[in-house]
Amino acid sequence: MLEGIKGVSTYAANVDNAFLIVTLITLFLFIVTIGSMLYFVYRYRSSKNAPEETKNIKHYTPIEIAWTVIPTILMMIVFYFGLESLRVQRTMPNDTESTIVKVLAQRWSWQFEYANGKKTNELTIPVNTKIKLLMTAPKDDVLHSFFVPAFRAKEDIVPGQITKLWFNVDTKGRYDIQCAEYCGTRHSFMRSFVNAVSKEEFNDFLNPPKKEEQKSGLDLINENGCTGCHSLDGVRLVGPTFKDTYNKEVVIIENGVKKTIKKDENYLKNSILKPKSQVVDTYPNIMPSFEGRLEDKDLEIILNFLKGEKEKKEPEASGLEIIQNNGCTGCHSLDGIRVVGPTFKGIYNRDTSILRDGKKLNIKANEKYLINSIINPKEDVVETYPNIMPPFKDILKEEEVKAIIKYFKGLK
Ligand code: HEC
Ligand code: HEC
Ligand SMILES: [Cu+2]
Repeated sequence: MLEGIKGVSTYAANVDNAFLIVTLITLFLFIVTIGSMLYFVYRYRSSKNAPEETKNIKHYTPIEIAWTVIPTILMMIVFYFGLESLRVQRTMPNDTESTIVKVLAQRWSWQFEYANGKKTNELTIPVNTKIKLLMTAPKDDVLHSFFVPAFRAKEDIVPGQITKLWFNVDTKGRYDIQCAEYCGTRHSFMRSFVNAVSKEEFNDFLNPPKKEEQKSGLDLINENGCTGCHSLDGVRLVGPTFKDTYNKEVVIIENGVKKTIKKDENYLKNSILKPKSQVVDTYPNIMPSFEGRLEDKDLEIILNFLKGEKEKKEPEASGLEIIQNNGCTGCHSLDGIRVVGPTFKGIYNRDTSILRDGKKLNIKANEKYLINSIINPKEDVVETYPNIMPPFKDILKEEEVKAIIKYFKGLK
């Protein structure tokens, strides 16, 4: 809760000093004025002083000078510390010696883009590095303000212009970002975080180390020597071919007894782990057991391969990530709540009323409609909602829109 009380940027101390000095001067003036007022109220109270005893002083030069000169000096002190901390804050470091991050503020979300094009909705930065933010908002958006209390850093963001801010953070941590310029209904939700991490962690974040590639079924079959005895193309080698093997009928010899069975998953698994227990008729009983030689997950991949299943490839980024990184959740909820736009929960194939060319239509939110609602939202506007959704035509790639739709389908 008290996050942000302690300043963590290199210039936080300048700002805190300026603040402290203003506070001390204010306190001093408060004591001088209120103190003397209280003293006079007491000293010249009516019960002890007849009115005529009070002198009517018209002019007293020394005090006139004192209360002109002293406040002037105090103001100069405030000015000096204010200017000094402002100068540090507003002197931008060179591009070459700083890490540049582009910031896009839009109703009601933040997007951060790093030098290599990676985009996120929380800002991740290395510590002890000068960070320079180039900030903007879409032309048809409104004013926002980037504010990180713990850095003592705040700067307005103006649609269609680029404003700059820099800081150098010396302590790792997670710090609040809050939009500090009232920007409409969801202004108070326009928040995010800065994650200040070590330089190594930042590099890993920018270029995530590749996970060890999962071997494909074919690789595993080759590596384990299966193809020395089994063909993939239907030819009979030492053992039966793997081609279309799944769910076919086969005659086996089990405990000396011949039977016909279906090659289901259990049978295939058993044939690999305990090949001697069920031997395919007309074949020699020479297959080695792979029990203990194959990891469970590799065995599963081989079984999937034998079953003819396509290997699942992870999509580049999930629909949910794309939605979060593009600020959709600033206006759309995932849990059924009406925010600025309709909730995404249950959106796929939902009945909805839209206005198209001013005419009301009742439609089903099918794939085509949803894609169009994302890339070209002005065409069909959902009834009772404002027509403020920005078009994502040039922002999202086709695969990204597809990933979003796929995510919608699962969001029942
Ligand atoms: C030394 C040769 C050899 C190697 C190596 C070998 N197999 Fe076999 N395999 C056979 C023979 C021979 C049979 C048929 C006799 C039997 O059922 O044991 C067979 C049967 C099978 C069957 C049942 C086939 C059917 O049509 O019913 C499966 C499944 C199988 N092998 C998978 C594998 C896998 C997977 C590997 C590698 C991890 C492998 N085999 C390695 C020789 C081999
Ligand atoms: C500034 C707020 C805002 C942002 C940001 C925003 N939307 Fe919208 N969206 C709306 C509003 C308001 C509507 C309803 C009016 C309309 O159809 O244009 C809407 C409508 C939609 C619809 C049609 C909904 C329905 O029930 O038929 C879809 C789909 C949609 N948005 C997806 C997205 C996606 C995906 C993103 C992010 C890439 C996004 N929106 C970003 C405000 C926003
Ligand atoms: Cu804002």
